Amino acid sequence: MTDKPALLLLDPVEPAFDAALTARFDLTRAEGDLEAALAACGGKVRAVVSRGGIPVDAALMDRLPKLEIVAGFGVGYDVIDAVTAAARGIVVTHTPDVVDDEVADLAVALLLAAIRRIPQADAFVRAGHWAKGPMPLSATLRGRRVGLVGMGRIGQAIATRLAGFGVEICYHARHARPGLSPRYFGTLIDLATYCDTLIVVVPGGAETRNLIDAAVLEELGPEGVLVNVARGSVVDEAALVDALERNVILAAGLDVFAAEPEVPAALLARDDVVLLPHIGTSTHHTRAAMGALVLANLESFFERGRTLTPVPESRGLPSA
Ligand code: 8YV
Repeated sequence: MTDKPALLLLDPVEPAFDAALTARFDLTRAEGDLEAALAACGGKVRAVVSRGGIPVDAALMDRLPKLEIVAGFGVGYDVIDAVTAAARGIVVTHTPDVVDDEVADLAVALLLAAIRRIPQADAFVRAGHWAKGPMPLSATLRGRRVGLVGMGRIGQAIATRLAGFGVEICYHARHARPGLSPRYFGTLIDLATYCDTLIVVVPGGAETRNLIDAAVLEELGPEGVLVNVARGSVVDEAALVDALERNVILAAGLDVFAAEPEVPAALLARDDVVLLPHIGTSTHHTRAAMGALVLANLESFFERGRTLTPVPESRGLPSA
């Protein structure tokens, strides 16, 4: 017997974080066999740690009658049904703040990589083409109007970085944020009409599904560049492929996809896209910080009955 709280770890995590959880909890890893894990521990689990691979929905919660807390390893929690959780008195936490700079860095890197064709240039050198002549010229960041789709913490961190690049920065969000200097657009289509570059940083989920559609891409125009570091579900991938194919826009830089780790074959075949394997937070530094915050939330919950970074849907619960 153990008096450590029973915890179900839904997805594999970095070894140091796994070890930290193992030391403090009666841990069961789903490890690709959720059914077996539920059979082993479903009746006693008080905490779930999720990093997005398995939906934490009503059906899963039904099978965890003692569940008290779902700790998300990530700032986005679109796979966790936080509304249902709150209705059942289950608190949900996530890892805001600690990911902002890392994801913002990657967004800017992806923007430059897509416009200046940096991966293509690297391939050009490695293939020995340079000796036969210079690489064809690329598009530029100069003179661009960059629209941020979403202006939360990560959006603001991107805007801060872009300020040094001399581009015009604009944004669309549900509400204008007082005190911010970038120009606000009340609708996405107006932002896309004014801008030639979009960076997507809105949360995933039903509200933002296929927000970037054919009409938005059409407005972006032939010099248009789309960068997505948010969730693949926000972009209509078929419409994006079609827009690239017909030169409706120029290029795209994508860190996220609708059905990860699957990437549409039509994108893999293209030379005008930069494709990354969802690495926005994938550094030793930030993953350690995320793990520490997940752990701090769990410890604070079990020791003091309070969480540190609950999601907005959980506000109102005594532990939030
Ligand atoms: C993933 C992320 O959660 O923070 C987010 O929302 O998308 C990432 O940090 C991370 O890859 C863990 O799987």
